[in-house]
Amino acid sequence: MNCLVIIDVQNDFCKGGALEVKGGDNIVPTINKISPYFDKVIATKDWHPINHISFADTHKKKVYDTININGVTQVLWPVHCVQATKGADFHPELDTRPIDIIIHKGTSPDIDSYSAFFENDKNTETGLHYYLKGLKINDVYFVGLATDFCVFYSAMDSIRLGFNTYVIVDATKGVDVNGSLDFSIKSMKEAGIKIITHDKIL
Ligand code: VGL
Ligand code: ZN
Repeated sequence: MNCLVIIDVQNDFCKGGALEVKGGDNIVPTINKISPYFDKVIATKDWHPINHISFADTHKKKVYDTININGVTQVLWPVHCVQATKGADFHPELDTRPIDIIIHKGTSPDIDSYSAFFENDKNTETGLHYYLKGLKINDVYFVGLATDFCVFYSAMDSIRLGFNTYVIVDATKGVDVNGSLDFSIKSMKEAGIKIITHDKIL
């Protein structure tokens, strides 16, 4: 069994959004093209309370400053993907028909969650691991936003948990804060994650 995990294809990460990933919208038609070919489709939503710890406003600091939270470096982001707001909705052109389950992450005020599996303490589970295990899924393919944050952390957890892990790189887009995009691709390859393009699926 295989699955596609669509990471955070939400308005706030797309054109005109609070945390716009340049060209983020362009991946939507590619995702729509491939999503019917998987046994299961999971989508994640970044889903933050308004006072979330990852927001610069929460700390009265500047956007993209970093702070240390319990030994973990936290980038401070603009207010984004606030629960049940338009910014947190899926991009309007994302075909949601093939989606089996939606995982909300980053829902506690005091911890961020880049990965679809674990919050940033690398310990608190979202439940995705057990969903995949329960369905005997071995092959996990990632697409979405952003390549160097939520896709990266999700794929790294996926391979660590023992899944054959693929990133369909032309169906992702990065934010690239201080070289984070190159770093993420290099790290994923070193970890044994297969970086492929969407034509391998069709
Ligand atoms: C993300 C920054 C903050 C992502 C989420 O989806 O990659 N990036 N929250
Ligand atoms: Zn976020």
